[in-house]
Amino acid sequence: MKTLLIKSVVSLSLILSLYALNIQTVMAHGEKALEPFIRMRTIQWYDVQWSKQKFTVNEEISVSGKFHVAEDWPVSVPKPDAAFLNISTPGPVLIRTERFLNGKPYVNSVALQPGGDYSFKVVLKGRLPGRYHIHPFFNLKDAGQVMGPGVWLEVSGNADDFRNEVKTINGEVINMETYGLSNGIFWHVFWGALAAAWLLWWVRRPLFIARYRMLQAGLEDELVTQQDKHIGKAILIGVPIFVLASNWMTISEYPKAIPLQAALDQILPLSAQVNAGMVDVDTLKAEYRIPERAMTFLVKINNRSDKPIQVGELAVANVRFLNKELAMPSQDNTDRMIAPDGLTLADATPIQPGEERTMTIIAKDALWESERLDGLIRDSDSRIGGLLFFYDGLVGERFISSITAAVIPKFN
Ligand SMILES: [Cu+2]
Repeated sequence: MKTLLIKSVVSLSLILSLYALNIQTVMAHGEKALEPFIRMRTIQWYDVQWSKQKFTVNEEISVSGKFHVAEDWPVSVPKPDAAFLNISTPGPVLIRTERFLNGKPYVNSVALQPGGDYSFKVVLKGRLPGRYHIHPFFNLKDAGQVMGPGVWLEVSGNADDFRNEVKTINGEVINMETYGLSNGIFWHVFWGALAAAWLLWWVRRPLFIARYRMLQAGLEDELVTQQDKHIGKAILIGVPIFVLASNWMTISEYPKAIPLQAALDQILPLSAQVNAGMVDVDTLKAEYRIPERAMTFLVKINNRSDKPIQVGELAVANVRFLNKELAMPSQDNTDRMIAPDGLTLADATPIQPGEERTMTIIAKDALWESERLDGLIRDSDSRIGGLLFFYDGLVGERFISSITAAVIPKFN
């Protein structure tokens, strides 16, 4: 009796600890799993904002923001010739109703240009109540997904109240939740049944070895009976007739239809990206001191704008290192990690218009390690990439430069 009790307590605690592990993995659903050089040097997100984080079923919300496509795109990652902006959700908890890139609505994939900046907006509608961690992300063809910053969204209300109706070009209002469902089920079942029947027709007879021996004995004519041939002919003729007839019926029932689009959308980067190229940053050296968890950059900054500027922020992947002397109101309301005092400048005086200054910038925080960005030094591609934000005082303009450098690790 006693051992049974101990056993059940042990197994219960094992189950509980497994649960605890599970919760951990669910909370972090692979955001840090991608190699740091991919997270830092492909799509560089900034100013990502959600219009609302608490809303009800049927309510529309939007996520908008900007991203820079890194000039120093990793050589091992295919170029973003076909990229699809998507929203990662745990199942169909939201529906997407509209999507814009640089203010233009688009439905297909798009070719992104390294070095370009883009603004995006995605409109979503609550479908299933619950609390979910949601990210905008890019599906890059042949490369995979690059996650943007995530947030917790809380959808309240009743799932049964969800309405998803659209008006077709023929003027008919249809319910997208059930439209065409029986037709879809019919075709899946029909092809599955036909394929299974054809397979069973042959499988029910002696198979490989018996047939092989008959073949060896020169009895190959007896392997396929007259009935087999009849059935084969019936399928050969019947299936195309059935498909063509169904196609003809569909066309006559829906004469006005738009085919599924397979083209690539062409959307150029924001040409008048605010202050693009006004501040040049050349990274001369980058060193990462492992015990201190500090990245030291030696940069040459050339201020070609007409404003005195200061370094305010360094954003790498999902971490933002801020200069606390220049704490700017955040234009990002996502769960991005913030090191509020993470940025130290060797020379904090404003860089004057026309001035060229070589200076040291240190980004120091345990987030390098906890966000697994320090894995960079063990990668075959140890180049870092990020966005450096300059400000003209607390209320002035903002200038953004994309920086990149090979990182040299210092182990002590
Ligand atoms: Cu997440």
